[in-house]
Amino acid sequence: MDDKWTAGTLDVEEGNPPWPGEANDADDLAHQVRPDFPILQRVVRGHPLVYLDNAATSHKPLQVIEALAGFYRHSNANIHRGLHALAEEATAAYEEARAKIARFINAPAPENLVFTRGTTEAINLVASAWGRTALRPGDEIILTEMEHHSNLVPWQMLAQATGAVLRYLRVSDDGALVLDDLDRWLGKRTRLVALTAVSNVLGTVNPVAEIAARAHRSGALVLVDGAQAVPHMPVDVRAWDCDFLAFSGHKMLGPMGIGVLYAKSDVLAAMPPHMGGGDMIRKVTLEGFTADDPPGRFEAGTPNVAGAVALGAATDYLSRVGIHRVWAHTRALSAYAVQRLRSIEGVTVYGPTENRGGAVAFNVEGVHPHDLATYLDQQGIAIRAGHHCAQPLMVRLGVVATARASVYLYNLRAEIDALINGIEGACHFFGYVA
Ligand code: 7TS
Repeated sequence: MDDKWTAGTLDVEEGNPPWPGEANDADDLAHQVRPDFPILQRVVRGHPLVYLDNAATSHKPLQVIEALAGFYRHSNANIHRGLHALAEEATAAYEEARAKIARFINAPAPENLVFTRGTTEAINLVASAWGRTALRPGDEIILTEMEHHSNLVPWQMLAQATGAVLRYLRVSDDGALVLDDLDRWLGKRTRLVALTAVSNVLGTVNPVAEIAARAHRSGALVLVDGAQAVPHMPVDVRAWDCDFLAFSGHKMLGPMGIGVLYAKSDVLAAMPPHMGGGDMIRKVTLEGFTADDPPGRFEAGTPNVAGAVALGAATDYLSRVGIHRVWAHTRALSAYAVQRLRSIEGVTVYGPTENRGGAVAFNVEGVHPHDLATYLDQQGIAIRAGHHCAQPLMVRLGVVATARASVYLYNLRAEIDALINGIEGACHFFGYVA
């Protein structure tokens, strides 16, 4: 379906071409792709939109918008049940999207992917389907202090229900995980290590493969929250050797309401269904049911078919651009933002200086982050302020909230410069600088 769309002004090969050189090319990619994103033309409060809230959600290129609308215009039908042409087309498009996304993360097969509403639903699926059957009182789950609430609360609920115990890897002052804590906590009772690949606040890139290897040596499974990683960096589930990977379509150019749970085949096959209904069964009698094989077993009811198809178009787009280029751009631009922010007196930037994802959290002395965000909004600059759904991390940082700018492939250095000017203006406006 996506064949007739090309990626705007891009002239790049299929696949992920190696990215020659890094830092100086930050704006090239953005200039190439910006024409594909109609929303970036918007004028907000009299200023050109500067969108730096990509960790919350990304914008969508025309190719994705067209794929979404195109599904409803041309192929709309329910899947896996009809015997007519549209139903066959819709089913094929849905399954083709699953296959594309599987290739994007180097999953062994499309059947390793379950479509969900997003990261949150994917993690809750594992907590219910795997957790409620696999865990015994006293079993342990290792999390980290930097998790999004989506990768905390489901495990807290599971611990309440099963008597399992939660342990936490600490975060060091420079925003890295304290890996020595793995020696402290990994043991015979550890059943799962669940961590984010990239922090949505600190931008920290965690050493997933190393942690997974150590967890596996202790016999534990590994769940990776890929919400901030899959949109930006080349993710290879086989290289990471994770048992589960959860991510959201809307943060990677896709629509809202679609996401993915990847799991290893044997792990998925051993999990009972978490929801009952149409399309997840092989046979139903008045006495009971036989569940379908994965992934159908976990996709009860009519799924977000158009969303899945459009997410497939989003992975096509990222592949055509080259996910290595996106990653180089993210790192170069976030490093630039950190460097410029640190040059302003009274600004504290949290997290590492280099090799970081797209999120840059900071505070300005004397200016509440909400006031800063509101002030910047008056200039058309969109950032986020608050706890970023990571309240335990806020406690660790000793703050109640931070401001956060987060970049993606279409952001320009000039937009970081606009942010810096805006912050300097806010310092004057709120009286911090004479
Ligand atoms: N995990 C991480 C690391 C996230 O950053 C988010 C969303 C989620 C899970 C939840 O994703 P969802 O698509 O299921 O909602 N993070 C943010 C954020 O940082 N600002 O708004 C949403």
